[in-house]
Amino acid sequence: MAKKKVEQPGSLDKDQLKQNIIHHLRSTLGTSEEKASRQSWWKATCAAVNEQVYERLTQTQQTHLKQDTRAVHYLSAEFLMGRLTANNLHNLGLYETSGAALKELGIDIADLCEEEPDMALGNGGLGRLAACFIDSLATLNLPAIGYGLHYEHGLFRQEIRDGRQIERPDSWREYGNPWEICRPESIQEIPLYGYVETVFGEDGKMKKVWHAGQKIKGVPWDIPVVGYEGKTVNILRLWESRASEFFDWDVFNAGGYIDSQAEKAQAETISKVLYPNDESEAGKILRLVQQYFFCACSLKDIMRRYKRAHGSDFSKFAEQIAIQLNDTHPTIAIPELMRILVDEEELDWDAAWAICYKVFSYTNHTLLPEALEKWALYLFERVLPRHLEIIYEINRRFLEDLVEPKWPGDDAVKAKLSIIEEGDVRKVRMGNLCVIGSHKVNGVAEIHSKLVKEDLFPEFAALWPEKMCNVTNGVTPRRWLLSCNPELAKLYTDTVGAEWPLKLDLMRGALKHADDAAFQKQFMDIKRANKEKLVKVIKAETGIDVSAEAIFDIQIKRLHEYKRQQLNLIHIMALYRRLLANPDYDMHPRVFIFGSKAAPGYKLAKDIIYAINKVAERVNNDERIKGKLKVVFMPNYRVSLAEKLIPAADVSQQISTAGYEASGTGNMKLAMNGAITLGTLDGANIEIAEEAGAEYNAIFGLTVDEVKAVKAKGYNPWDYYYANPEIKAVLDWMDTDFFTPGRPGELSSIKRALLDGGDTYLALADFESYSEAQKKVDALYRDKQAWAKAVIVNSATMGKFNSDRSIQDYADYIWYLKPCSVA
Ligand code: 9GP
Repeated sequence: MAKKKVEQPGSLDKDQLKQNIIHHLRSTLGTSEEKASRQSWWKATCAAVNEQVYERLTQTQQTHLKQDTRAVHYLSAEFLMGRLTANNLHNLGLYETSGAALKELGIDIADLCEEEPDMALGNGGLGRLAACFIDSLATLNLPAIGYGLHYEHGLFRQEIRDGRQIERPDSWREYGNPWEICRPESIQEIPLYGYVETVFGEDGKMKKVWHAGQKIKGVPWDIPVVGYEGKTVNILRLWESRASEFFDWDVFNAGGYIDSQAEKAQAETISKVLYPNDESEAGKILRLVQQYFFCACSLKDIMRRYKRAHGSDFSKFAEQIAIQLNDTHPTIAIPELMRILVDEEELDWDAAWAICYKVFSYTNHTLLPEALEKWALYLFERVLPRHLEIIYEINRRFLEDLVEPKWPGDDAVKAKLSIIEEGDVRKVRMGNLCVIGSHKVNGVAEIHSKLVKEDLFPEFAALWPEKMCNVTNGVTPRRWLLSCNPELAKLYTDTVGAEWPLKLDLMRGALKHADDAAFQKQFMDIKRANKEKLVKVIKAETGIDVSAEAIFDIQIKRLHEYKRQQLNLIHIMALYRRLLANPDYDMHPRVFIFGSKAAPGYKLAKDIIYAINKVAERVNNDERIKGKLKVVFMPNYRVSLAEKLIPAADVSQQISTAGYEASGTGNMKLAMNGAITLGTLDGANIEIAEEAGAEYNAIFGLTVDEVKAVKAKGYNPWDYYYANPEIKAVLDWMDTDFFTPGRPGELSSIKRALLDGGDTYLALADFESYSEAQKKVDALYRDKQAWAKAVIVNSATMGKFNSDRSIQDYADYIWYLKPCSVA
């Protein structure tokens, strides 16, 4: 069958698309309409769509090249992309057309999209934020490249067996991924290990030469990133590690075939898995190597492109290149750029440093100390000997030129700000290096940025007050409303016009209908339909029957004590007790839904998952409570599951201890889709409540200052245990075998952490206020009009949390980046 050539995105009609799909089914997939599996149909559809994508990609790249545009390079160890098919179709304006074309071919587009495995190259918020950001960069026509690692296995697949989390490998590209393009022409070679030699050049100048002990090949895979309306298509370039043929046998002194095979396997390990367990020494080295590998590949790529336009004239480098460090993971890019400029390009130190400082900026995503990476110096020296020398020199100049004049003779402040931490095991502090080497440091919500400035880096802020800034996070409304909640999206389009996916503030136009009964009905009918859909998913995934009549109360995020799933759980147990004591206890039926993965080595987090599942088993099968309470733990929480849960949520649980959740982004997605936030005044919850009005949400708990005060006074969780009989009863319940028949004490670790462990995250201190807030939610839900108004107001006021706004802030205040329209 003849294939029709297509010229412009969105210009394809249904028949052309149908023909193109069939063409690819036959000539790309080598099958036929009669024999094709659903996966083949999916791949054929992707191939047909890619015709459009590639054309726009080429035009974008040619335009950027011709105009020699400044570009931002977003370095991130994680990009949690999820699925791309529906998103790309929406952004190209082809979703409806494809749906119609596929329907005529006997395929349901929603079923087809289910064929795609999630691209789970990230753990949670940070990685998903990076994915939203590259969507916005393309949508805003900003020249940009995302750089990261092409992990063979993304975040583990979670199975639940007898209530416990089991980790299984994730093989997202086992059967090929139609959205990625291998680019062997841009392979890079990366040195590691070895030693540094000091030599003197013919000019008499001293030079440092790094003789690598090993070389690794970096193979780039490009994922096109289609902006909304398909004008700009940028790329996400992910590096895969392979053994280099140019392996330096002399230096490494390996002994033959067997060794070289081991070497090959070792090289390929670098991009094998996302964040290997870093408890062992080997794991730690691997993680450092991963970080250096992707940063070094990316910088070589950036250099190659820069030199193509400007040769070895580096005077324009900082004008052309902005590099964003997403958390401390890519920090090593700072000394690597210094190494390239000083050792390879022979710039003098000051000139090189001036360039670096202008080029780099750093986003901090958490105050938790474990995320501010530190590397044991002896490991660092083994892997990157030249970089350690460069870090020493950066540090020496910083301490002498900036710290000493400001705090003369103050060794304590020097010790605190130094990149090198002294101690039994000396360490390299990547957080300090990031701040010293970047011209801007931003937090991700107002409160978080304030804490970064005042609590985390106060001396740095005193040195450089203008460096510390805030960019509140955002999420792309294309994925998180248009694509995941098409009915609500349509209601917005009918109410405020079709422009809202680009200008999310337009959603405020719906506010004037917030009291209108007909609009409320439309809004709530959509919510109801989404809940009905989720009822089926829950049944299929867990076997649990729930009713869409109930309040759907959702907590979806990584499992961590500071996020306080344990607080949610003890409240569920308290409700259950109340119902057992009084089956007529006055409450609207509620379904508590969790979705969460625990880090494989985080024992207590895994125990909390187990406890949720065990409580769920008991509660869900207890006829005495007449179905008023249900608990569901959805296995394998991931982006594509979030897209099903979020449109169906009534209540969004954002209950972290104030001061611990940097921002949160699930809170934005849930509010946008019509949920009430049940939350503490933490992270972006504060800004959500400001936008929507606290009266339309259920805000509870200690504030940041109160948390500090309680801790300063000396917090004793036992006080709450003895003072509140409900807390005592629930925690004591954990020691029994009520939820784990015949196996008493299986849930005791949670009680121990809350009492003997000191309840680091003040769950017991916030319990009463949380329980009251839950009662408020219950009462509000029963007032149908008031509830409808509250969720409409929440949804309509989320314009601020569009990632386009975040990216515009970065572009204006950090990257100084202008859009470039692609013809
Ligand atoms: O924990 C933060 C989360 O609050 C924030 O929304 C997200 C994106 O900025 O980053 C998370 N941080 C990390 O995943 C690790 O630093």
